[in-house]
Amino acid sequence: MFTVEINGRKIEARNGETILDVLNRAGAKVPTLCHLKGLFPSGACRICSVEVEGFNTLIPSCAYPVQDGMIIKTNTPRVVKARKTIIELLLANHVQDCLYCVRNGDCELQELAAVYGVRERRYPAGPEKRPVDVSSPSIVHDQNKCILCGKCVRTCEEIVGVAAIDFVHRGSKTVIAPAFEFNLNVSSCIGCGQCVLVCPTGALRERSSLKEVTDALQNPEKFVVVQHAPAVSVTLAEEFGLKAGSDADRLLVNALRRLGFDRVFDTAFSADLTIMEEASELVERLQNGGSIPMMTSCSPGWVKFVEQFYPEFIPNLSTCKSPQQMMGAVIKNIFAREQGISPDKIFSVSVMPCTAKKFEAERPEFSHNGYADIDAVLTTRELIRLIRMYGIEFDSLKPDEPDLPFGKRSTAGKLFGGTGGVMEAALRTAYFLITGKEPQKIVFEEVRGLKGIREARVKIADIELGVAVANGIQNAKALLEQIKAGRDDLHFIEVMTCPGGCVGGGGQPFDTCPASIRTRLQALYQIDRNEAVRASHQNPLIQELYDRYLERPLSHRSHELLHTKYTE
Ligand code: HC1
Repeated sequence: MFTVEINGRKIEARNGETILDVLNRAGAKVPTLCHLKGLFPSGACRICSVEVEGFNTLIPSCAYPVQDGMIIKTNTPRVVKARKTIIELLLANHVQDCLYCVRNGDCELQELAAVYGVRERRYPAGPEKRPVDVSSPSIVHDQNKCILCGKCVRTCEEIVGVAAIDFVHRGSKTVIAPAFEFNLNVSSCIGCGQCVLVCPTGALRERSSLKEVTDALQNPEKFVVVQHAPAVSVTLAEEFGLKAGSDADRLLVNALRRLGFDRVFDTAFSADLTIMEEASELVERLQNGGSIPMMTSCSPGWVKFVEQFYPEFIPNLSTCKSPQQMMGAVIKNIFAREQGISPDKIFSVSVMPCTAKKFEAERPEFSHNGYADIDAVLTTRELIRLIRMYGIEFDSLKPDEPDLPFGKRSTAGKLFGGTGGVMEAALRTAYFLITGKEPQKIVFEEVRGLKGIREARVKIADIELGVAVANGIQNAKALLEQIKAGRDDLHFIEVMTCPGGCVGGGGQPFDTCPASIRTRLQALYQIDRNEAVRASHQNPLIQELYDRYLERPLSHRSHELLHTKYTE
């Protein structure tokens, strides 16, 4: 420990800290555009620069180690002028369409320009406009709005582990792009949208489906059905001034009705259905042979990652469609028939915390009799915009019940929204399928939490299962490499693409703070503690669906509607 001086105040600091770490602890806020806590500091934007006595130049606080006795000043006229100039230069290189930008009012560059009093264009307009890449089903990439902070590059490489984009060219010609400056749709991008979450401007954003959805809602010919993912209801409270971490499930149902949806279903119901099929598939593979370890396949970024980088593991992926796609399939094929509605009149929308779900919905594997399971996917952010656009005061809504027959879930289905949740749900039901008895042990602490890889050995009758949960693709990669090197004690692996699982998905609000992810995860655990139906096979509506239509898990009809096949 040693002491430094910040704006005349003595503050303790430690070896290994950056100046920015100490400033943050001391409450001496400086702006940052390129900084990502925990990742390698790049010092790219220089907006966090401060004056340090004895140094001739300004020092980027995010990238400079603090030293004993430093005298640091964070807002001298020189510092403020430098920051303002940086903002003016960034704006000179930035397309001037703020009023029309999806990040208008929520853009870090715009906010800094306001804070530093940038009121006129000081430098002439920058380079020619570049084409916007709209090739990806998930993400729009607009280089005209890019400020080259590099947060997307570092996130894609260091957090996601894909490295689909990088800096290309040098000097004033530098851009961020996939290899060979190809479009995103032919790059290794897995569509997870973690880059969108960290982009300070609108350079990376989801491909919006708001127009398709609002058109369908206004079309009297269409019967518009919506499902909402497990992670969405434990996130909305943060946005609408309710207590963070409270479950806004029933308010969400009310809001979706007010938006005009004809039916409101819960993806956690079809998560229960996924568990019935997936746990049965696991038991089937264990007892009758099949690729082991079986790996979950409900996270579409992960599926694309395996297809691209580890195709030898494609047979290990569960053949179960994700809950989003299962719900889509039962809506268009069972609900439609029950209601006497032609599937082509149904417009099926899902609200997901995930941008890759847009890609999943467009995959050709996910249609039946020529009808796509899902017609449009909205991210949580898009839903929030829609709620505001329709003038719905979310925090004063009354709770509403979801629609039947696909609106009731077990808490196991809800747990899907966080890392480890699919595993926990599957173990509860696998126990029942193997032994015919209800499991005594419901909570598997070993697979909960946010640690990168969690493992457990679970004894069910005479089977000892080795299970592992990978929190994010980097950790999954480590497991795949262990298996390639000969590890053979694992039977079932859960992988969620995004850190924390869907609660940390790329379609969530622009808040990547680990505390928020933890709060949302805790909300899921709280729901699990509070309710009585805690296993997917206990959901009476799931039992009814099998009795009336699907017969049993892995039946011919189930295979037709609820399973798929991934190929190299
Ligand atoms: Fe997810 Fe899933 S949990 S993938 O994270 O299996 O997006 O929430 O809806 O499909 O249920 C996302 C969340 C979601 C699916 C389920």
